[in-house]
Amino acid sequence: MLEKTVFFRATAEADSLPKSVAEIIFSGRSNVGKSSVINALCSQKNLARISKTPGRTRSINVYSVSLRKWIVDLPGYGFARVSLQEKKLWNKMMEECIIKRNSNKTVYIVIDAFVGPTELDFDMTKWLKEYNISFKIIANKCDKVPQTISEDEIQSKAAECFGTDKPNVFTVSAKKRNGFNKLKTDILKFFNS
Ligand SMILES: Nc1nc2c(ncn2[C@@H]2O[C@H](COP(=O)(O)OP(=O)(O)OP(=O)(O)O)[C@@H](O)[C@H]2O)c(=O)[nH]1
Ligand SMILES: [Mg+2]
Repeated sequence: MLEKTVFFRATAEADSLPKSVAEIIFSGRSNVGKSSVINALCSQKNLARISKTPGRTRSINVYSVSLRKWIVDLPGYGFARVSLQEKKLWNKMMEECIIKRNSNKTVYIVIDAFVGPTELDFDMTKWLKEYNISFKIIANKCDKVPQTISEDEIQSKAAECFGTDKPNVFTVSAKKRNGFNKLKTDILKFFNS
């Protein structure tokens, strides 16, 4: 199902989007690999644009898995080299995309498994909790983590930090395309429920 995902729309105006029946939204710090995770998840190379330069994704990019079932790629947060005005625009875009649109959604917060969770991620999840929006964690770039640290440890630690259950934390490497079976199962369960 996910392999058939196609580009639907790019916009800065979330309220211009039609209504979905179900959507998963990828959010996270700039450069953690949100777009790469989407590509690996959909077993495609160039579905979402990837870049070595942080701040690549500037608009809300919507991909269609099937009719009105979406994967949404958001611009990353915490990118230092943006102006205050751009940060304000980002906040507005997030609020409109995540809070104001009354959709059936799950937010996947992508973090860098090597760097670990940051204050900005905690701010984001606190905000989601306030608005009762369900979220899960994807620890990407696991290929960068020393072999001495197990995926189980990464999951336990992240679950504790974010105040969620361990099954809500997924460990993947978009680069090596590892760990996607569990994540795919979780996403398909959501889309088919
Ligand atoms: N080592 C490693 N590098 C990765 C992995 N996933 C992504 N990258 C690299 O990380 C960089 C950023 O990837 P993107 O997918 O563009 O990240 P993003 O979070 O979408 O970035 P923004 O759109 O700027 O917020 C690229 O150089 C990727 O090749 C991974 O699993 N392991
Ligand atoms: Mg991106």
